[in-house]
Amino acid sequence: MKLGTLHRRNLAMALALACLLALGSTSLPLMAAEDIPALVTDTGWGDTTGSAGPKMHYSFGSWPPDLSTHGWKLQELYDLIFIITGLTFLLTEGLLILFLFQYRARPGHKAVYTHGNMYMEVAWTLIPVVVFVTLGISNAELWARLKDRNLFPKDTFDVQVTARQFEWKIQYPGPDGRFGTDDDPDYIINELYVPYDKPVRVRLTSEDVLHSFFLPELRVKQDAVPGMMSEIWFEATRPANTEIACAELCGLGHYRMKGEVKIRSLEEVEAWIEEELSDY
Ligand SMILES: [Cu+2]
Repeated sequence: MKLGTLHRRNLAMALALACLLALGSTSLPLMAAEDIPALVTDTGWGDTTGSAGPKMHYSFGSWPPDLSTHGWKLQELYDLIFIITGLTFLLTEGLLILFLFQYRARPGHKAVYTHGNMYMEVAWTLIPVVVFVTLGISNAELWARLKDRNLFPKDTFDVQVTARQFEWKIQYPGPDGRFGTDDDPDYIINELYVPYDKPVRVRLTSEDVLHSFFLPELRVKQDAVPGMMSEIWFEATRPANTEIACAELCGLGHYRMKGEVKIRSLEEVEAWIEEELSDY
């Protein structure tokens, strides 16, 4: 009997400790973003056009630099969701710790069977529903602007990206400006040139398995699905060197499925494509 009480107390203490650790860990990224000085990182790819992209500034615990025109809008939504889920986490874990101590086993106290409370159950079901639906409706326009092809900007810089184990095939349209015609130049591997201050439209597909086309600094992430042509767009705000990562575990070589992204002026990009493709 004595040993049983001791066991329960240890269990309660262990649970409380785990909750405290979990609570503490949620504040770590926030602290890290402010307290740790920014690191300056050069991507080290050098330059092939004569105008080097400026060095990118990355700091531990914070987001990669935002080079897109739409990123701030996503950031606002992310921050809002982070606050809502963070407060919910603090509330529920706080109650858990409180109840662990309030209803712990004590001599003279007898456990009471309770069937629950219907009003509370309805409340904690309906509140998340309202929150999710409100978030969905209030951001439907943003979603449509980024994902609905009918709402894509006109006059875009077009490129086709085909993922395969374990590389990115980049293809630009020929002089007729269309893909899949006889004048299409050959593809280039792992090197994507795009202009800034002009919307870039990416046709995306895969030759084998699921991959995910991820441009962290341009706030773009889209699955590349075999047999399907997805389309996305973004607009870069300034010249830079960044990278494409595959964000979907796609096989043994997934870790090395990386491409370079060079953001330059439209003239430089066009000159580069012409020069690059004359070698083929
Ligand atoms: Cu992949």
